[in-house]
Amino acid sequence: MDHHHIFEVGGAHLSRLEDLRLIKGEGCYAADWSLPNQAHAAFLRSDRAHAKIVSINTDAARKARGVLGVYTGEDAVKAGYVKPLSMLTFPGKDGKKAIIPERPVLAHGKVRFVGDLVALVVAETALQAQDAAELIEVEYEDLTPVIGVDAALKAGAPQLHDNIPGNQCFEQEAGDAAAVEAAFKNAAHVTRLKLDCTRVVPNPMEPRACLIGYDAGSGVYTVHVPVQGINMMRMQLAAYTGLSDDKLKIMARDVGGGFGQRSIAYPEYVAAMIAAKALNRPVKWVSSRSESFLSDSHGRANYINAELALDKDGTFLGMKLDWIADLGAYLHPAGPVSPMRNPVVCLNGVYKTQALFGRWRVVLTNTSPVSAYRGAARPEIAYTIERLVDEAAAQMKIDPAEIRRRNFIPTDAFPYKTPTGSVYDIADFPAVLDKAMKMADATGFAKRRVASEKAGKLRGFGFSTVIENSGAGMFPKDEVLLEVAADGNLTAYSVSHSQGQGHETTFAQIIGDVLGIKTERIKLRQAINEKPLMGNHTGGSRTIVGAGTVCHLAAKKLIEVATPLAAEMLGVEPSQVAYANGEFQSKESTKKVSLGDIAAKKPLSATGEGKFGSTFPNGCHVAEVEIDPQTGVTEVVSYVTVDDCGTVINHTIVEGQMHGAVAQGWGQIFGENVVYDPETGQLMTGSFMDYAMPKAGWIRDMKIYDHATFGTISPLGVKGMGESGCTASLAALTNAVMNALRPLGVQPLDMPLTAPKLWQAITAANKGK
Ligand code: MCN
Repeated sequence: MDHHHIFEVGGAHLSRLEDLRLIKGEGCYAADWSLPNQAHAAFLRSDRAHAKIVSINTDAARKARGVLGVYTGEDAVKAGYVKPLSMLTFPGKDGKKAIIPERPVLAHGKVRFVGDLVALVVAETALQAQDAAELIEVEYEDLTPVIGVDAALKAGAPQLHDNIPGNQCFEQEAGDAAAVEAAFKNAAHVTRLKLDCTRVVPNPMEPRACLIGYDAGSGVYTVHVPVQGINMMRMQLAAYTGLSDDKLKIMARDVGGGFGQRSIAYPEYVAAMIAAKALNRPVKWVSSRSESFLSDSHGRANYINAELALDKDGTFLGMKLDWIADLGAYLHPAGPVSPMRNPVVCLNGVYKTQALFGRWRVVLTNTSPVSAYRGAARPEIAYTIERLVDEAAAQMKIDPAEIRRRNFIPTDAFPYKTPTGSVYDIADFPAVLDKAMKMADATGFAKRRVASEKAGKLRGFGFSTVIENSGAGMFPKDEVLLEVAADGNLTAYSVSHSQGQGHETTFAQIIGDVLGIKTERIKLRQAINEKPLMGNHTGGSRTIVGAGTVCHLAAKKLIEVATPLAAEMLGVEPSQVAYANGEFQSKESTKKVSLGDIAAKKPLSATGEGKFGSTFPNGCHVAEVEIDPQTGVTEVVSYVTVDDCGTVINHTIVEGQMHGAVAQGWGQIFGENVVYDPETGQLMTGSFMDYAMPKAGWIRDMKIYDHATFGTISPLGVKGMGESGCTASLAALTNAVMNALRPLGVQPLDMPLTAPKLWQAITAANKGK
């Protein structure tokens, strides 16, 4: 990675402190927890997409060997566990609020997607529970399933929920409709695209699991689940159950991937709470991968009609969107908030376009509920804008880098207030683009294209210039507690929770940098109920800006708190004491007092706190592809990233984050795609055999650079970046493919750009000649 312009904190390429423990198999994931006398759960799931439940006969299951209890929708309704938390509370068009569908934690009256929960069986062993679940007889009355947003919105479409007419539960508008109308009237050129940001399955490595303990004396539940932060999980469980926070103890240590999917309090967890209380025994459930495909939240599923108006020189005059989000059968707590909020925040992208308008609708279908997935609609809006810009450039025969330069927000315009009210604090888009073009050797492309042509291949060069908002978080502040032990070692406690982002390392670097203490002596502990702290969960690329900055503040505060104590021990005034590398010293003597010495005498700790707004990481990703016209197979021969995430705390981690996120974008563009059968609503892509995850061999030789501006939101100058690779890669890869195919006359294609799709397009184009 290029270190130019970088403000170093800690070790630039420090290896991750957590990795040795994790690769030695010493991690503790949700399924690794056990409680004495635990029983095991299995769920009976709906095998159809849309049906009335006429009757459920659980007699045989109850009598089966080892079975302790069987629970159905009746139990869920009796417990009152029917209303999940919804964060879609803001008003939409004409001040109308969203209609939030009820979701009993076990389906009651109706099933609404394949995988919907019908019954919970608890037995002495997991296999006994599974066997017994198969003995449950359900009589259904089938209803026509609603698959896809067009089917959902069609007049007379079957209705999923009685109280949600037309299957649309929310509509909003943003921007200035009149300004956009005027812009389109004056346009010399309009580019129109229909864009499907397809539905994907996030697929973290760790399958979902829960272990619920219940203490009848205190009424406290211990909930062991994979989390992105315990406060968020507790808040949702409290809302679903009506229990107070002190009755919910959320336990988690290592989390094997989250991607947004692990921030949700799923109905399985709440149903297991019913059983744990009824049986007065801990109840454990570990999901199979097949269940994950069916029932863990899906991602993206946004369908957009987009139009860009330009003047004759390629200046963007206005953009108009019609955006439909398919949220599945029910609403996850934050699910609809992502597509309603994030696209509006960065509606102008990196451009100075003034006239912007969009209409957004939240639609329900008989499919698995959708929620945030790495980027949470930031990739979708970036994809929309960058596909429009690239197609417009091609249609108007303007160089795609040049059209962007003409429209960039100029570097001296920051802080920049966007037409939808965001404030981009600082960025340098032209410099990022220039560096990316240089690193990707844009000027040498023409030659490389000729060489590919000679070898019978189609070569394409494409890129995107994007910006996104890191999440500010809904909790009033972030707190980190720092405690010093008598041996001088430090423990930091946080609410944020790494699922693989390497916080144990970066937090230790930030704290170590202030205190002059080696990172190995600083341990991060997450999800510790005994240290109640305020703070946001890890998501929305907010952790470095929130909890990370607070680590810095906590370390500074620790010196402040310890200084008078050190002075007392040194027998001097606090003003006489200087701190360096874990020790205090008075100017007058050589005597030293360490943080550990102080902690040996009395407890020494400090809590850092702060509230931080969104940062605006941005970047340019450049993809170069070679497509074999005989097979339609695309090879990405080069992938270059230049990003501005402010101060880089740890280059190794930032590079790893970029790799992972780009791989996810890559997966979505070239293979990953959830397909439901439109007639039956069956999930056709329910396993790794038919759902194409990106594989290591696909992605070679990614070159990662940065061009940092010092962010103004955090005193560290950092901007979040955990999602940037998803945001930039979707459009960069598609633009590269279209750049290769456009000369043949191929019209705009959309994800997934599978080999058969490309082969057909190439073949049809060649036939037409
Ligand atoms: N970092 C840094 N310097 C910066 C910015 C970030 O060194 N200027 C480091 C941070 O200290 C942190 C990592 O990079 O170790 C990512 O930081 P940040 O951008 O703050 O993102 P979060 O830690 O909040 O992570 C959330 C983000 C999201 S939203 C998803 S989804 C996601 C992701 O990160 N899911 C992941 N990365 C993932 N990585 C793994 N392995 N697994 C997931 O589930």
